[in-house]
Amino acid sequence: MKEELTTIRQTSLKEIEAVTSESELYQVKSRYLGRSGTITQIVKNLKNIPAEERSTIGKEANDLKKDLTAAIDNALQNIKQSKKLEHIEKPSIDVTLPGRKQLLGNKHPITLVTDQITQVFTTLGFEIVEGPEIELDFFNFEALNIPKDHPARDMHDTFYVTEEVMLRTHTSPVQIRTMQKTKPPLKIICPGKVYRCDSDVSHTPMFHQIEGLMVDTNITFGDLKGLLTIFIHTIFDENTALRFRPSFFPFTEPSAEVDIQCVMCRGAGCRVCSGTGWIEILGCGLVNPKVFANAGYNPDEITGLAFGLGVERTAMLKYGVNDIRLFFENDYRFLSQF
Ligand code: 2NM
Repeated sequence: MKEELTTIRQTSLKEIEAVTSESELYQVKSRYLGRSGTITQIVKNLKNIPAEERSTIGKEANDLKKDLTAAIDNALQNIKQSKKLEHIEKPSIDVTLPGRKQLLGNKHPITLVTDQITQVFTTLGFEIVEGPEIELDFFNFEALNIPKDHPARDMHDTFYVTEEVMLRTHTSPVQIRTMQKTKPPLKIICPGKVYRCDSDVSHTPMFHQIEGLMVDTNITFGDLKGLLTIFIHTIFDENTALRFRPSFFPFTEPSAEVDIQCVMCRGAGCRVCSGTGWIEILGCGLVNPKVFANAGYNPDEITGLAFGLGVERTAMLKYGVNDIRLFFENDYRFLSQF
């Protein structure tokens, strides 16, 4: 028994010395000092050893237990210390790795096109004016000569708050408000959000519009054609063909819609232009004298031209986007292309 303890002492101390990790050390500890460890078992079985040997073997076993515990504690401290040193000598941050790039934001395509359009007109002396998105019936409809039975008043198109209050369906009310408080002449461009109860591949309940108004004496349809030709040639290709097609709006007389040569097929006819070679881009006309009267101007002294266009529609044609909803989904893969 005495020799056995000497052998255990030698091998266990050698094993502790050879250990390189905390987990290995705990394995050794459990092998000798654990519940069914070699030394624990020997101490447990002391009662079976002849009485004359018991006290020396017992003392020897307890000494071995003490020494092993001390050696294990010591080894643990060493392992912890060398781990610490290793960490200091070999830092976990590799400063030679390339850095993470900070993503740069960009303007939303609708903001981009709004800026481009308004810039064409501010260059020509127009002033940018904005107004409320929640409007009164008078400014949104009545003053614009939109009679009570006009389809634009239908519940399906207008978001009503009360009978007299609604979300504006166009930015023309801003122009009525401006005429009410400003003497002519006037050159204004009104960008902003408008609301219509409508939703499919080419309509969203909120979209952006830009309307222009120029008021002075002796404004002609020729002025309107010249102004809008400059505008279209600046925003699209300067060789883009355009045509003025007679139309109707309650607030202008005469009225026209402007078509541009299809940007996809250059006039040959395709799906985008329904085979016609032309695409509608804006509405315009000479301001109806009734509108001037409603806004407090004298229709006998004053003339004016006005026009309006949808920003999403213009952006779709300019950039070849086939679904209006892409502008509102906030998908970075789409938005970062502009
Ligand atoms: C359009 C088409 C034609 C328009 C008219 C006015 C106002 F206030 F002066 F009467 N503002 N905008 C107008 C004219 C808008 O959008 C398709």
